[in-house]
Parts: sequence; C-alpha cells; structure tokens
Amino acid sequence: MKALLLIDIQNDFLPGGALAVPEGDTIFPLVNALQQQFELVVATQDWHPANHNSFASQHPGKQVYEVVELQGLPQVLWPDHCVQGTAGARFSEDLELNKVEAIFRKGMNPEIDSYSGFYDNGHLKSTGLADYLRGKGVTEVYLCGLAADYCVYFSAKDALREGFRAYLIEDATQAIDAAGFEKAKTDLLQHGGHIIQSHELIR
Ligand code: VGL
Ligand code: ZN
Repeated sequence: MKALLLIDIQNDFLPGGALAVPEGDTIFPLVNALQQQFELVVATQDWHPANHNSFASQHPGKQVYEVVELQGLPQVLWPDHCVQGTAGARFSEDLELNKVEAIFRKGMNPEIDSYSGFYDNGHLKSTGLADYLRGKGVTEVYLCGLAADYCVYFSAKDALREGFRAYLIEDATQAIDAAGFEKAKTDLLQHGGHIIQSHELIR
C-alpha cells in the first residue's frame, strides 16, 4: 500500500507569503493530478504559536536566516510564518483537498522546530504519522510539497528511518535553496531513498 504525503502546501510558503519558496506555485497541477493516483493522501501543516523560537522576531538583535542554537541543535531563524489560525497557515486555495484523509500538524512546541511531518527536529515527540500510516498498511510513501530542502527532505528522511520506502517526487516540490536541495537528494539516496519525477506515476 502506498500513500501520498502533501507537505506544508500553505500560503506562507507560496509567492506572496511570509516564507515564500521561489516558484512554489508551479507544483499545483502536478500535486493535484498525483492525488488521483493514490488510494491514500495525507497532508502536513506547519502550525506555529506566535512566539515560536524558530522566528527571528523572538531573538532580539538576530537577523532572519541567521543560524543560532536551539535545544542544542542548529536553528535557522525564519521570518514569522504559519502562525496558528492566520491566513498564511491555511492550505492554498489552489490545493485540491477533497482526497486528503488526515492532516498532521507540527511545530506547535515553541521551544523546538519541526521540519519533518513525523517528529520534531530533536526526535523528542512523534506526530503519530508513522503509526497512522502503518495502521493503514502503508509500506511506501511518496512525498511532494514545500520546501524540498526542509520539510519534504526531513519528512522523507524520517520515513526511511521508520522503515517505509520513500520516494521524493522532484518536480512536485520546490526548494528554498538549490544547493541545499542537491545535498539533501544525495543524502536521501545514500539512505536508500528514491528521487522520481511525476511522469513516472501519472500515465
Ligand atoms: C519549513 C522552514 C520553516 C518547510 C517550515 O515547510 O519547509 N521550512 N518551517
Ligand atoms: Zn515552520
């Protein structure tokens, strides 16, 4: 059984949003078409309290995109984004949502960031996504969404770690940083992951 994971396709990661991924809106036709090929579609949603410690605004004197240490981990300081209940945190109106069976929210703990849809960055707390997928008999997860080099990458990495086969659908993602995404792809391949294109799934 395979599942399609729609990672963080939210207004703040799209052009005009607070943490816009360049060309993030180009993925919609593929992401919506891909959903028709899957029996199970699940979405993740970045869902931060307004005082989240990954926001540069919480660190007086620090600049956006500066790296600090948070809970012993390197942390990029982001612009305020995906604040609970705001328009920026909503799924895009261009995203087909009727096939989405479940939504897993992440990033609620203000003390630690959470790129992966499975765990926070310190692997302290599970979202329940892995057990949910196992409960549905899923063995293969296919990932698309935003951003390729952060939440899509870390979700794919955790999927592998949880024992799923993982396929990152490259043309149904966009990255914040192209060089970072190249490294991420190499790392996923080294861990047994797969990088594929949507035409391999859409007939
Ligand atoms: C993301 C940075 C901060 C993502 C979320 O969805 O890739 N990136 N929060
Ligand atoms: Zn975030």
